[in-house]
Amino acid sequence: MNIATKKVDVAKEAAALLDKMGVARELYVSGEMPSYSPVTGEQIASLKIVSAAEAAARIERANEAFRAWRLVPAPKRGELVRLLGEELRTFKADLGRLVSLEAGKIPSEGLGEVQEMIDICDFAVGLSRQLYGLTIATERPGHRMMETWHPLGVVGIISAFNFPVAVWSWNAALALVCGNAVVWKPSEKTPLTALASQAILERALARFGDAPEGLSQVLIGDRTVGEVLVDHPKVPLVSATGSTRMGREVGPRLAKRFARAILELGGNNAGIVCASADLDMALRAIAFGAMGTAGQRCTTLRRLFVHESVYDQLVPRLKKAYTSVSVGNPLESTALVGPLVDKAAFDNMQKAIADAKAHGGAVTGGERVELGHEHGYYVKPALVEMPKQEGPVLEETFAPILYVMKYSDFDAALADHNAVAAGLSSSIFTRDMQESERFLAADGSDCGIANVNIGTSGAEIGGAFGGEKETGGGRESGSDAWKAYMRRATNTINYSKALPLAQGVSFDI
Ligand code: UN1
Repeated sequence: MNIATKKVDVAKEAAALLDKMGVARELYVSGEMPSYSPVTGEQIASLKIVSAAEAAARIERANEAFRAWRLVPAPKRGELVRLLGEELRTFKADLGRLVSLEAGKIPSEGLGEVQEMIDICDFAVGLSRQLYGLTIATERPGHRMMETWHPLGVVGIISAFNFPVAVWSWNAALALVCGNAVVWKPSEKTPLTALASQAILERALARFGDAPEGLSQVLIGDRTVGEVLVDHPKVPLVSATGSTRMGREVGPRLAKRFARAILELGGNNAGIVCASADLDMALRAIAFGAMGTAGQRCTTLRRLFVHESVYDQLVPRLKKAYTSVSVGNPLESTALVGPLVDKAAFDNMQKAIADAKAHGGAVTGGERVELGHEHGYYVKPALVEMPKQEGPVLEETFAPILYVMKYSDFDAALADHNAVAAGLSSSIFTRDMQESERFLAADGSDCGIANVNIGTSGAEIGGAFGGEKETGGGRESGSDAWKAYMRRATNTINYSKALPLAQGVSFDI
């Protein structure tokens, strides 16, 4: 079902939104780097890129800003992030729409992404009055031991096209209240939403008044500027979201100079539908998790293990949902599935489907949906029934393909669930407490996110977000993820008149 209603001039509308949010035209009208909208495939802007030398200079400026910002009391730093949250509320509709234009998300997901930004700002404001360390029992009389959390430095942020603004905000909101400066290298596929987010932050900075100049910077460019950020000695932490391949390059480079990394890389997320599952609930969760955002979330559901006793009830209903789901232009219709980001994504999807067929997979969907845009890549989400977990099932293909497998033994399904390289998100559908607790136990799901009766995607900002194994091990967003953005000092204070040494050592001179 393709529901076309009105025609949208994508480039014109993007320019109008950027004007409204305060992005200078010279940044995107006649530069060297083309940017395209996945909605129609047409070019919508030409961005001015930053040279390697300019990138390094901006990092130096950010470092100067950090040196002043770290001395501003944390609750006052929180005030800046509170203002950012206010500005995001004001521009929610505009930025959400720009996300749809530039990343191809359906309207509710574009708006949802901005809501995620607002939520993390609220979270960070509260955090700005906490950032607490411990007071720890010391073995020495007349002593006190405590820990203090200090600002860290310039935080580098590398983000991906699929969450072009929320991921920046998870990092930036925390980094700023923690007393850091931020330098952001957005995806080359989504530079406009980055410029818009920076313009919105600049509004907050103007209202705040006396924040140091250069506290937040955006580096528009290709991997050259990303490399400057990763290798710069004045960037003690880089938070990078993207493919495992990218992480394999970034991780060792950071390790080489002992910088910290928060890596949020690939996922090959799975769900287990047990015999006792509420199938109506599972169906909805699976549909959103696997087809939502056209399968282009890190947390997208990619593998499904269904108990043999419910397989024939659930899978035909799922197939029906796959056949009837609306695919269409997210700017002009109420379709639930928008475009893939580009031709490469489409080609990768077709390759994975062909490979799955070669491994005995039975495919529903997966074909291109023609909407009259030669360079816009719309597809029917694909459901692939697989005889077993092998071939493309073991890889993350960043497209809406759900591999479905039948299981009879819970332990074997759990072992298969964990038998992939990535470890981001996971879920189980069951009303059996023994199964759900087992899934969450030490020998259960090996992922950073493990859910019960809820899909793999759509995590709230309040929890720590990230995963294990080839997902990279980093944690962003809620819980105590803020600690990665600060340096910890252990302080021992002697208020006695003696100098007892630890471990009873005597050293009398
Ligand atoms: C991502 O896909 O990179 O859990 C982030 C979710 C979102 C974040 C996804 N809150 O789907």
